[in-house]
Parts: sequence; structure tokens; C-alpha cells
Amino acid sequence: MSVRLTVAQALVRFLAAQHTERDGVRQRLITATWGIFGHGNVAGIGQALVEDPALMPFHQGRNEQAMVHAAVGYARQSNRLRAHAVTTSIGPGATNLVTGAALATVNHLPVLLLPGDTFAGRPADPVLQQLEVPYAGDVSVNDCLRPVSKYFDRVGRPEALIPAALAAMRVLTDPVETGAVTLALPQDVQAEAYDWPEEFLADRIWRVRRPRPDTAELDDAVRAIRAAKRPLIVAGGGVRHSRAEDALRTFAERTGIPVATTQAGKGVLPYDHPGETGGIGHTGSATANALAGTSDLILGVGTRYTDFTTASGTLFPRGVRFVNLNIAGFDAHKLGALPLVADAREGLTALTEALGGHRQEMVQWIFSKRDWQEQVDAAYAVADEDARPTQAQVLGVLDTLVDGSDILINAAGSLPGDLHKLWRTRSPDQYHVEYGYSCMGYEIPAALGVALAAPGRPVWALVGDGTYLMNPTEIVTAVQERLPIKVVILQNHGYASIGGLSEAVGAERFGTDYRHRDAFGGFTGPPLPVDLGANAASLGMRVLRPRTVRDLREALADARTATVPTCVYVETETADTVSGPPPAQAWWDVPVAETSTRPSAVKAREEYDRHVTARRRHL
Ligand SMILES: Cc1ncc(C[n+]2csc(CCOP(=O)(O)OP(=O)(O)O)c2C)c(N)n1
Repeated sequence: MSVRLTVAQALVRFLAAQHTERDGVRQRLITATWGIFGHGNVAGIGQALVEDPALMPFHQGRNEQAMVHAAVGYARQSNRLRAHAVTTSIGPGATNLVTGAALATVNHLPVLLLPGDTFAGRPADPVLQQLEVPYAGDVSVNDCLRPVSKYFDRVGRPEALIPAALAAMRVLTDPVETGAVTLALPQDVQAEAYDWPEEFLADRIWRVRRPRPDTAELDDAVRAIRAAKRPLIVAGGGVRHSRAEDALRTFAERTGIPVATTQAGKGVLPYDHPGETGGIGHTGSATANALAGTSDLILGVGTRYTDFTTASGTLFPRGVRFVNLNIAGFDAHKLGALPLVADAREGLTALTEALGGHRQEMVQWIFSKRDWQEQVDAAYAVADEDARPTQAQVLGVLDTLVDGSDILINAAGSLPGDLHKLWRTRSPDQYHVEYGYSCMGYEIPAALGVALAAPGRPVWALVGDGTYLMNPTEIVTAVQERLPIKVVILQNHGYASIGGLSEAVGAERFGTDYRHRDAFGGFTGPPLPVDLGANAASLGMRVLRPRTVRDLREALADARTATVPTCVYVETETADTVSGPPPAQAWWDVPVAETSTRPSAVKAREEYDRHVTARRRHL
């Protein structure tokens, strides 16, 4: 039997029938579609969505990149077992997806992209918004999405949808491969009818596998762990994707091996668990970094080892061994490790069993952890309730208000560093910092996706003023959907993070402050008279404007229980070295000008050359 439908109608029917299953739990895979319509998708996908509205919930976005961020937030909050699709028109609507797609792929988070494409039949080249490539008739702007997609297909004929859609689902639900998946849909093909076999449209289940370790690899790992005197676990985002928090806790408690976390892994143990030593690397804690610097074995679990984690190759001592438990062979082999290719939960459980009660009596880190918590307290401390808060004090006030149900979202600026160092994470999914792509503008749209995945929980998008200006438009969508997200804007008139980095590398804060142009052409004049609170209000948000720490306590408490989207707009005081968070406890490699006429750069380069000598290659 077959059913006659357009390609777009068949695709919507197909997507509504796909499910994931893991640990015996079955869920619908594509639970909604985000969209912005133009001539490239309105008559195809647009018509299909309205043909049977009950099949596929629809969210109206304002910016294509932001729609991908929302979908990514949803997928991460759903442990990659549910995802959203994003439909766009052709041309600019499609290319606006590129940044979001890269973010999804870098972070291994599933999102289905459905950009319209120029006519497959090419009856009237060029159509509106078509890029003409004189030497290649089959190229369209959508080819920009190839390098940032884990699967890319162009559905040039109706029946080609069948293999393309099945391949797309395979990649979306594959825990190693997943990321952005793109099905480019030429606008003429979207509207073409075809007789679809019923089996194509029937319910289908994609099992999300949990591969167990190979016995030889497990033996090697066990031998290495038994031989180690000072092992340390580095837990990354893979622990969360696998929901391996309990397995990690059991492993750490049985073996006595301490746990340090990357940005993506933070929260896998609550901050007050005795085995938790804090963040690792450039934005890490003194406790974790001291352990890392003297360890003889690193057990990496679900980590990609970015330069922030390894302090650009300077954190771990010469001669250290790595055992990498990772579902991806690619990551498991990094840093010359003994690979243990497996699902994080299965791998940790197998290791716990195979170690058979082996326990490592380590030098205790309890005092170092206490010292670090005192530094956090100092950064949070408020001497004057009637003064403007520092950024750390804003986090400190929030710390007094939240419980394990709150979710904090951030991606770029000085906040990821402050949060990684300071934040006391209470529950495994509280800390939602996107630091794989660290994309300014992720936070607000991602909050929508998280709120859709976790209804009823307080969802906070924490943003600097620079980040807010990059991508505030999805506030309108939050208002439309009545999603009571909380947006906290920390106004410091420019890029505190890159400004500080700029000074450290001899670039003298050039182009990083939001100030009027001065008589000499620079931007050292007074701060710009922007009012981002008014901006958020103009987009439909309720806005609170605390000026002092005292007001802030009230405003954040109010926002937390608010039932409408609420913005807390606060000017922050620039922290000095005493009141601010602890400085970086490890290096980050940002190359400095080798030659310069300016003393600041010459000095920065001398400092840089000293650090470079500490770089190591772990083979
Ligand atoms: C899309 C994007 N463009 C540029 C950058 C580089 N970048 C990282 S942080 C930052 C400044 C962030 O400013 P703001 O949000 O005001 O936070 P603050 O640094 O003041 O804490 C920039 C430009 C980025 N991460 N993402």
C-alpha cells in the first residue's frame, strides 16, 4: 500500500513517527519544528505543517541561528534522546543556520536542519536569493552547511527522501555521530507528490546504544589504574549525555579517586560531594589543578580535552598516563591514551567491577577544597548592601536563591570562567554552559529550548551586555509562547572578558569597550547611553532594574517565581583583584605578537615565551 503526499507532507509524517529508546524508555524523537517562512519553504514545509497541525507542534522563531540554539538547548536538556527540527527558506534563511549548526556539531548535540534550496529542476535560474557559481551548476549556498553537519543530503527527487530521511535519523540518534543533520530541500521538490510506501511512514524506533568496553581494553585500563599512585578523573559532557552520574559516583566512592570536571561535565557530582574537586584547567579550581599537576594517571571520561581543560598542554605533568573512556574512538585515543571505547555508564560500571575493591589511598584534598570554598565565599561576600553588585556578587545572590531545580545557561564572556570557578552546582543538569563553541547569543534562545524540555523549572539565561546585543530577538518568542524564562543582563559596557585578555596579550583593550569615539579616533569616551532593560521591555518582557545588592536580592527572588518572561537588568561594578573571583589557576595559549613597537606587547610576549616552555606533548 502507498500514500500519495507531497515530499514535505511525507517528511512531516515521517518525522512524527520516529522514536528513540534507551534504558527501556521510548520517546518521540522530533517533538517540534521551529520555522521562519519564505518562498523557499512556505509552499512546501509550511503547507505540510498546516495540512495536519496535530502531527507536529510548531514554534515561530525570529532568527534562524537562534532557532538552532533553541533546538540545541532542548536536545541537551533531553539528554540527546529528543530533538527539534528547524525549517528555513532558501538563501539568507539557510545560511543563517551555519553558526548554530557548528555549535550543535561541536557539542555533539542533535538538531535536524531543513533549509529550503533552489529549484532542483532549474526552470528559471537564478531564482530570488540564488547564488550563481559559474564553474559549478550544482552548488548552492546550502553547501556551506556541509562541513558543519554530521550528515548532509540534498533531496533532488521525491523518492530520494526515503534514504535521506533514514540516514538523517540514524545520525541524529547515534551517540558518536550526532550533531547537526541537514536535509536541503529544493523548493520545487518539496511540493511534488509521490506514492510513499506505508512502511516508510510507519512508527520506527531508533535504539540509542550503550556499547560495552572491549575486554582487552578493559584489562589494560584496570592494570593502569591499579598501578597508579595519584590518579585523577576528568569528567566531561559525555558523563551527562550517558546519564552516568550514579556510575561515576559509585566508581569514585569505591576507588577513592577524586573527580575534576570540564565545563560540560560540571555538576556530574554535586559541589559538596567529598570526591568533587571542582573545575579543571584554565577556568578550574586550585584544588583540581593541583591534583592534575601531580597526577600520574588521568582517567578521562567523556571529555574532548580542549585547550581550556589541558591548559593548552601545560596542566598535566610529563610522564602522566591517560586512560580515556569515551564512546568515540576519536576522543578515546587523544593524548596518547589507553583507549576504553564504550558508553560512559557501561564503562564505569565495568571498571568498578573489574577493579574488585581496589582502593587508592590518596593525599587528601579536603583542606585545599575548603580554601577554595573560602575564596568563593570571599568573591560572593557583600560589604555594602547599598552598593552596586560585582558580577561575582550577582552569582552569590543567585546562589542563595536556587535549589536543584534551577537551570543556569551561559556560553561566552567572563561568565563561563566565573561560573566554572565559583558556581556550586546542586543537580546534574543545573549547569548548562555551552563552552564547546562558546557562542555569544546562545543563551536566550537556548533558554527557550530548555524551558520546553523542562517545564516548570526556573530557567536562567545569564548574559553580558555584549552577548545580549548579539541575539536578543527570541525574547519575542518567549513572550509569544508564555515561557517564563529569566534573563539576567549584566551591564558592564563592553567586553570585560576580551578586554582583560586584550590587555594581557598587549592589545591594550582595543575595540572591546562600548564607549563613544574620542577626539583621537579611539573608543575611550563616556559609556554609550544604551538601555538594554528598555530594549527587553520593548520586546515584551517584564523588566526589573535593581541598582544595589539589596534590590538585586528582591529582583532575582521575584524573577525566580515569575510566571511571565522576566528580565533582571543590572549594572555591575568592575571587580578589583580582592573582590573578584580567584584569578586563572592555569595558562591558556593565545599567541602574542612576536615583534611590536609598543611596550605592552613586548612585555606580554616575554611572559608568553615563559609559558610556552611549559607546553608538553603527551605521547
Ligand atoms: C558569536 C561570537 N562572537 C565573538 C566571540 C568572541 N568573544 C568571546 S567573549 C566576547 C565578549 C562578551 O561580552 P559580554 O557578553 O558583554 O560579556 P563580558 O565579557 O563583559 O563578561 C567576545 C566578543 C564569541 N565568543 N562569540
